[in-house]
Amino acid sequence: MRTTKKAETDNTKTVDLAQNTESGQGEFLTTNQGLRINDDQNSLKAGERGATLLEDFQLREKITHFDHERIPERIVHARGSGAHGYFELSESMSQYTKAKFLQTPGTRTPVFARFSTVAGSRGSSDLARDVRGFAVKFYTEEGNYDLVGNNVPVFFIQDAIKFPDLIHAVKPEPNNEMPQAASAHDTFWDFVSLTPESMHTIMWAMSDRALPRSLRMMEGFGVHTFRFVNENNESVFVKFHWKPVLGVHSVAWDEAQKISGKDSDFHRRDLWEAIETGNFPEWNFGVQIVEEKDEFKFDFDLLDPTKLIPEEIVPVQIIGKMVLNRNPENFFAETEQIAFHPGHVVSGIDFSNDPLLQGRLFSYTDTQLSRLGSPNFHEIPINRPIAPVHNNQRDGHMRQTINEGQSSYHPNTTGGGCPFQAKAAEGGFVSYNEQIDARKVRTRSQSFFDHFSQATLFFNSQSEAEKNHIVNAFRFELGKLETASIRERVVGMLTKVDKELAARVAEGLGIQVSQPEQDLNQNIPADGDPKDYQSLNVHPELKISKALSMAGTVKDSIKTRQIAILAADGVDENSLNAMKKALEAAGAQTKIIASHLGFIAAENGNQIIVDQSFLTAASVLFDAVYLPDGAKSASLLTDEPDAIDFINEAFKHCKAIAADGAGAYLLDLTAAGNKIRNENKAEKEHMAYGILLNRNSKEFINAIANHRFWEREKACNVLA
Ligand code: HDD
Repeated sequence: MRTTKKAETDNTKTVDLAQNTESGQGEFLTTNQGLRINDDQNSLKAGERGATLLEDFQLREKITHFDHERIPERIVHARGSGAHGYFELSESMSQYTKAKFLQTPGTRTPVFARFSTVAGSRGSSDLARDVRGFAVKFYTEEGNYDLVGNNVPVFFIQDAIKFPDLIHAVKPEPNNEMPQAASAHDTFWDFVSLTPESMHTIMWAMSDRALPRSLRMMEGFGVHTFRFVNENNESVFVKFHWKPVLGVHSVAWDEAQKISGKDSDFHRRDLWEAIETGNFPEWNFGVQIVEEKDEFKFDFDLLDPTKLIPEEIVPVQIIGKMVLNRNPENFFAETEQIAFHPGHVVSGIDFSNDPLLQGRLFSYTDTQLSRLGSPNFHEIPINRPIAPVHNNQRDGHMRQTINEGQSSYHPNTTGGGCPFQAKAAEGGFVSYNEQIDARKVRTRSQSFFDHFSQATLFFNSQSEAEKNHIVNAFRFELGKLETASIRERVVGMLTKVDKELAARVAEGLGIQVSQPEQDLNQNIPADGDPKDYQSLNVHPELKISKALSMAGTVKDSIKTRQIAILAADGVDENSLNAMKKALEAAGAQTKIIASHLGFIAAENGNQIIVDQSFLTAASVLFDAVYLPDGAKSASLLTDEPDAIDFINEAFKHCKAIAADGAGAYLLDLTAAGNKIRNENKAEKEHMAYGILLNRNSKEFINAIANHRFWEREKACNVLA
């Protein structure tokens, strides 16, 4: 292979060097110049009580560095968590793409994945109602490929020129910087009410998808239609999907708000701990392929990012899986400094003309320049490709590479012609030669004008409980608004999605449903575009798409689920231990929670170690509750208001609750007991609602695997 060794970035060498200077493990404390430090406790002073001397370079260096430790947070997706892992191909895609990492089944490609919320600041809560970012950097042998997607398959706007408006509207309002990490405020809904194209994504954002139980339990989507290009320069359209092996699961809105207070790092901790305990998160990777000849066969435009391709129309083909198996060593160096870009592609993957994607291609490098401070951000270890880098780019702030030699231009003879251009057959990237012959226009295609039919498809595809949650989410969000006309405009828009949805939301807000046509056109500024692209009436054949509901998701495992065991002195050790062992054997994690830390004395006198007290534990941080036998324990806990609250909350949030023997007395004092046990319902019915009395561990495990018993909301009149 033709190469110039001199111009090569030696990744390994630089990493080693970085470790030598930065790790400091087992070494003496030094200054940044490598000088050993003798005293890091006291600054240099003129006398014991004297003024600090300007001469103290050690103090100056330490404080100066500290003063500059913060970098601008991401303008969006500021709060995130990431991990290392790998992608393993199971089905060759060689028919469609020449991308090397998608050729041979069994090929493993290192990845780093970062998950994020969109609107909140770096220090905001994980459980905000929000779309989640799902970005994966594949370190392929041909260079880095970034798939920068979200956990919902569609986007709020159709053209990148609207992105700053969308984000200004959703971020805290500029006059008072409120509210943080929340869309429930006037500016966001004002924008939405004037932007009908946002309605499909709004339906997703108001659904439980916006409240994941875990980052490990959410789907990911590339959102845009991309292109695969094969060796013969033939292209197909492709949409990318990540499907979590543990299924797609969410928490309830009341729960999400409480988790934000009890543990704002809930998702970050969950991801970290799962990896630390060897429960590596896994996603299957899938593609939907559309032949070029079929580009116009759908009742929506493939280039419109507010539309998905229903899986019933084009099935998702699973072609590999991603496993995250290593936590970062250093949050800042890796998770914070990683720089994604939808324009980081490899040969065989190309762009479609989706106007949102096209605009993104500009934004990402631009933002890294101000966020990471230099055009050399690709040299930060987490951003370096494993493929060697040779080019004539030089210098700039914080340049790491020491390029040797006289030549920094092309063509040249001084460097022996190096580095050479690669032909397509040598892996050189060649853009797909799509024919474009067009006039310059500032307009939007008519084929993008259907704003509501997929919003309706989404709503119709939800289970009854999911629909109820959507209604309540709208009632909550719109209920927080201060401007009545915005509220009314949104409800008017909802009538276009589903009349019953609009009526129910209106009822909760105490307003009348107004005429949609009027609503959509009134109060729209004269220069506002939306009225010019009012909706096209499309009547898709597909009325329901099962893949859009979480109700039918995978429910076959309790791996990594958190189970609370409430106990006090006098607990029956056998009853406690037998269930604990069975749950742990099935992969769950159990915590014994009592009124104090330390030990409790079992009925037989044995000491049992307590994991958490009622002060530090919270019902919302667990997936299920077990109340073991033991008359004294149950009686002591009935006098413990926190224990009763714990069970009541688990009941309200529709979680599985099991009681053994005397544990049932405790249950009797709670809403769960009152609603179910005391109404003398048949035992079968208790089970159907996830309340288990004296049932075996297998039955409890099945109930936990069910995730939630949303039926309880209606049957027992509780609102999760
Ligand atoms: Fe974006 C970050 C996903 C539209 C401009 N975006 C960012 C991240 C994700 C997405 C997951 C965080 C990456 C990370 O973890 O570092 N963005 C999307 C998706 C979109 C989308 C799925 C639509 C389909 N984004 C979009 C548009 C623009 C941007 C239309 C601008 C024209 N996005 C950015 C950005 C960010 C970003 C300002 C902020 C931090 C960063 O890039 O690195 O450039």
